[in-house]
Amino acid sequence: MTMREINFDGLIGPSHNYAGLSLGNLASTKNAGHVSRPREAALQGIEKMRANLELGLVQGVFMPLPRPNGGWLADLGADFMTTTHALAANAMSASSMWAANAATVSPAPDTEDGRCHLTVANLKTMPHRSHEWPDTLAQLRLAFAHDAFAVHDPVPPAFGDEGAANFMRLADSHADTGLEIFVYGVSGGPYPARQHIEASRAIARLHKLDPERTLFVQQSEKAIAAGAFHNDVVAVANERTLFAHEKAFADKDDTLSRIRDRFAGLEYVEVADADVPLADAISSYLFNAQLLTLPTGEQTLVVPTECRDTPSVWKWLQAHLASNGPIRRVEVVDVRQSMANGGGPACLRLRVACDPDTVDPRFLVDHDKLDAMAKVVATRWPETIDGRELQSETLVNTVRQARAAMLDLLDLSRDLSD
Ligand code: SUG
Repeated sequence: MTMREINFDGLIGPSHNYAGLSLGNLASTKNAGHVSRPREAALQGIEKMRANLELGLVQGVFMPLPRPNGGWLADLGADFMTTTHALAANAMSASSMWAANAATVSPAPDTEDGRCHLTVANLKTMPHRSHEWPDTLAQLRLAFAHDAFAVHDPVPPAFGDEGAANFMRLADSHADTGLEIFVYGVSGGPYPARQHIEASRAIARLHKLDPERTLFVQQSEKAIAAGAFHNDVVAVANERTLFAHEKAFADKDDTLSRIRDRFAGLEYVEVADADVPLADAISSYLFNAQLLTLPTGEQTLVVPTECRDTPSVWKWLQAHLASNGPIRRVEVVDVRQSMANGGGPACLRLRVACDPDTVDPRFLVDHDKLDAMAKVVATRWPETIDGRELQSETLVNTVRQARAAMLDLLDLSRDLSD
């Protein structure tokens, strides 16, 4: 069996819009009411996947969910065309694009039964995200139907769970047994802490992890209050490397000493607040980068263009490259449409370390498939959506038909309905 890290990106859906639904996500609030560009957004996402392929990596994709979610509205006794704008916006959100929030993944080497475990996230804190999980679960059960995987229902909604965005794994290599680190929040000043420790503990039990190789670490309240609504806005890990902002964790010294006790090979790369203030780290999404091991063994950081446009961040990156530190290359990708809703390169992907032969091939992409997907996007995705005018028959039909055309292309229509 060949273990590889596969990044599954959420294809940016045809209903992508800016409705300002996420309190504590500063970009979402700032861009509320702006006109979105779903076609451009999805093409940016496809180019990001293409760039990963060009780096020699295995790339996967998840489909947009059915929008508007009429079933969810029906459960609320509402109908899309006649309900309030606020409820309609919650039903129309394309937020499943941020696949890092789809699930928490424990690769096979870490689990007692030697299977790769996935728990779909309940995302219960934000109404527009709380109805993603049933359709996300349907895709996970399809993509990971092989015996090599165990796919779990969400943890009960008493405890908020936002999936892999609050989870890190350290290991000598993706194929080795790792240390799984769950990051939870307690409070975030004026903003909600979205990951509850009890959800993280439940997942660790359900995934049959070894308690000796599992850690629960508290996210800094200051970081949440500054706009780091998920830990992956201030820290990212890959193999032996932990790349984090000085202010990412509630108690940095204790966190690092607990990690080192369990994972002696740690390579810790810290960015000091004096070099990159928390505000710059959050607006540029320096840590919401994909930290990837290339086939050559070198580590690359895939950052959004906003990092190049933020002087403190770009200076730090150049200095790190010159110092021959653990990150050897920096690649820049344009995902501005997603960034304007608080979703960077790392938000857009769910990492699964597994044998690619065990994944349903309809969820894996190559250049030809990406070309064909780009054609469907270019002809079917709306060019613009005015977030104030979501309740339009024409828009609803366009969004439904666009998704249906993509499912047809990927031979998924039979299995993923509306
Ligand atoms: O949950 N934005 C998402 C962004 C998720 C980013 N994910 C990670 N950090 N892994 C969120 O806040 C914007 C919705 C709106 O305003 O329309 C939104 O949901």
